[in-house]
Amino acid sequence: MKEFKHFINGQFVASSSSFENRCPADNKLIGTVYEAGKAEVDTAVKAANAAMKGPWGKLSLNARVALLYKVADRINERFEEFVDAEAQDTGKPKSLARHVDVPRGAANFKIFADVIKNVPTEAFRFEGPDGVQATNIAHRTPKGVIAVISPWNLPLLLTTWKVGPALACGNAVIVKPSEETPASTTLLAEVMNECGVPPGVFNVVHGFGPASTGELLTSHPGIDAITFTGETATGEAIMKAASVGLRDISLECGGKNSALVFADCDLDKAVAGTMRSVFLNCGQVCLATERVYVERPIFDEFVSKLAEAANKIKVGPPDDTEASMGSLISQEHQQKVLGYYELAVEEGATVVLGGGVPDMPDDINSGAWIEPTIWTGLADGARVVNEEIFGPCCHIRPFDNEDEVIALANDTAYGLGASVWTENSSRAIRVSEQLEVGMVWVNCWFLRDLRTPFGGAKQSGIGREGGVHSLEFYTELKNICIQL
Ligand code: NAD
Ligand code: 6OD
Repeated sequence: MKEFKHFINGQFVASSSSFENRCPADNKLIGTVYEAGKAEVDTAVKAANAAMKGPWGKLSLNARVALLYKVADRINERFEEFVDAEAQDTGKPKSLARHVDVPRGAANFKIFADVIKNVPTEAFRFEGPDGVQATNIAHRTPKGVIAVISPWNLPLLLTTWKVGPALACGNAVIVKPSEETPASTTLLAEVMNECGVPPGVFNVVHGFGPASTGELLTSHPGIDAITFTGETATGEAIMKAASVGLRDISLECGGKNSALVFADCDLDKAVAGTMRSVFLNCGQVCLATERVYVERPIFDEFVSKLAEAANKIKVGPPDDTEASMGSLISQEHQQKVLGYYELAVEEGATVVLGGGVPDMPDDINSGAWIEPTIWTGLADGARVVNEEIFGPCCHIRPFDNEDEVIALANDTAYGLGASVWTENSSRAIRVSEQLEVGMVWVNCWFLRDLRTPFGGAKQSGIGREGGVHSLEFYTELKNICIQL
């Protein structure tokens, strides 16, 4: 039985309260997770602040960059351990963890080490009307102690996406992983120690959100900024906590993302891409497509091709090498998604595929399994078309022209991502420019260049991270004006 302890000031420590960690693919107990209370959070915050004043705060940029490269290399050396940790905690296929989660976990350290080395700051030469002259030089300093609050869907990927740039910029971090997925962040703590990251620079406190570790951490006055990924409602709570003491926030929140499929698309590419965008990670990706709009002349063909492809998805446990879809994260989430499956029928949907729980072998039958599901025929105002479900499902609706589909895609409180499928590049740009989202993928989806801005419009978030945008958040930019 495993024990997931906090990692504070370079030491693994337990606390008085704990909870179970179960694998959602078979509901078997993985181990015990300790819940950090006020004392542990306080110690972690003190350790992180002390680290900022110690050798870490004085480490040269080159030394910091070398250390982050070492961390990335060590993740790759312990690659299969991270794969196992991620797959057990989430129920996702190991093949997925090998292709997406763990490689990105390592890349997030290297890329941001490179960014910090290569991004210049601005300088202005000033000449006043009275002949006074000055040179202005911008200078970046770390922001301080950053709280990183992570979700469960891509635990290592999304935690390191914040920790990588935060450390590259010279900050100290306290990570609060999701209560559902403590394993990969705990393993990352071991890696930090193995690589010689100084005590207090990287800390982990486990626990829940409201009235628990998450709230204690985000409301702690010793935290200088909070970076959060998760639900919009949680983002609102964190924003309130951050307002005390005017701490900076970066919020990456929910989505109800659309795919716009035009009749002039390459249909096979659009079907294959939509298969990924709807069903990858059992639909538990913030960028996942839940609303598909297809131009009427190809509507029937698109629906039948997507259903045919989705019908071939093999659902299975992490070790099943033929399975392309795992379980949902928990039985609680399974009930939520099933609730939407029932609601879709009540709201008048035609169920093209799925809509229930698959029959699984006895030994894993208590896992959080769910069928890939496709609906048509819902009204635009239906809750299923408007609320984030976070499961392997989508509604497909026909449209007749560009203006109509842009209005449909934008008719949502969210604004995270969209994908546009067309072989007409003028249309691709024209449509993309009008979509009220942070990211548009044309003839692809979730193709990530980590130098590009990532984040959401409307209720999908505040701020952008990625490349230089991460530096904007994780550093304080100071102007030094030198009169000549
Ligand atoms: P969640 O908001 O329930 O939890 C995320 C984290 O916040 C967890 O660690 C949780 O313990 C913590 N938390 C909850 N309440 C808190 C509080 N009051 N104070 C401090 N911490 C608190 O989200 P989830 O269910 O883990 O993840 C799924 C959601 O995340 C979906 O809505 C999805 O769209 C979103 N998400 C967004 C992105 C993005 O980049 N925009 C990426 C991944 C997931
Ligand atoms: O690729 C990324 O950097 C990123 N933040 C992905 C988010 C996926 C959401 O589930």
